[in-house]
Amino acid sequence: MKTKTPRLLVLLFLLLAALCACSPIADEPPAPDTPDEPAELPAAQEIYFTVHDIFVGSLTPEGKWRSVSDTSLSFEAGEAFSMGELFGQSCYTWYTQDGASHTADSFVSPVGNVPGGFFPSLTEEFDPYALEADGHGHDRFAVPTELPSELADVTVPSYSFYMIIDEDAVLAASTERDLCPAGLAWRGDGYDVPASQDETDAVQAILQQNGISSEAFLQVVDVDYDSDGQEESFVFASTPFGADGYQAVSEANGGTFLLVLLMDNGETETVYSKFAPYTDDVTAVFAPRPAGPFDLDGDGVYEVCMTENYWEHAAHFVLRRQPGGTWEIVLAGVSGT
Ligand SMILES: [Ca+2]
Ligand SMILES: [Ca+2]
Repeated sequence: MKTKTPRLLVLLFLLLAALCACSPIADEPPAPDTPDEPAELPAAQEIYFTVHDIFVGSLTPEGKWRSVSDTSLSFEAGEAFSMGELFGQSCYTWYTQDGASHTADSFVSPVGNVPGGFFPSLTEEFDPYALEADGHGHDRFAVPTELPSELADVTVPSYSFYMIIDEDAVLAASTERDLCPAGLAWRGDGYDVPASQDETDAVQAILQQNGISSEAFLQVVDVDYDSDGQEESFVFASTPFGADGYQAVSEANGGTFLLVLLMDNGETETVYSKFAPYTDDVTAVFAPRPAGPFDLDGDGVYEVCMTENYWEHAAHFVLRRQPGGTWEIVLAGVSGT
């Protein structure tokens, strides 16, 4: 012991000397005083979006829309995304149909052999990263969750990828920027305030041009969609459902329809339209489920987010106004297949 103690002291001294050499705090000049320089802005991030709990794609910092499915709604695969991208976001902001925003600290994604689940063979691999894992793969994950590379590199399936944040969520986005004015006013069927006669007449005029003689189920939302200080209205119109729960389609009324119109001070612009002439094929069913107007890219012009329901699956998509007044689908996902 006696011979070892000095060696230990020497080692300790050398270690302290080395530490001091690495930390020249005492000799460092004070930081330059630069109060006039603007704070450095955080780097622009890619933003990921869900519509009605289904992942639809992203917007890159360069302004490129990356859709998870084919934007022609043929549901062919679109761009490839990885689990690491979606699980690694620092936050998701989600919205209710009145436009109010909320912050999510987790989401549910069914990874196992459950409806909408993906890769049942990976259920056990995901379990250690889940909160409240139920053992069946219908798991809640914190945001962000850092996955190991073998899970982070797994490709998001384009046939359906659920990110369930809240049952009232109509849209979620991985950004803290507010994408929608709160307090949106909805009118029409199912709401306290009816659609206006002008809105009903505009829909009927388009239906007549397309050989359809039918009442319309109308839902309307009022919003200043182009941020010019004047409010406009988006009108969602579709074949009404009868008391039996089926859409009221007959040879007499000519077929099934779905319309989204932008009504701006007497002018009517078609945002989206779909018509199916009557046949005895009862599978031609499509009904809108509006999510609402959201400015996803922050350019001051609101995109339209919606779901189109079919018999047993649905398309979830984002329509964006193009120069010249046409509207195109820029992001699309699918559920229920
Ligand atoms: Ca306006
Ligand atoms: Ca926009």
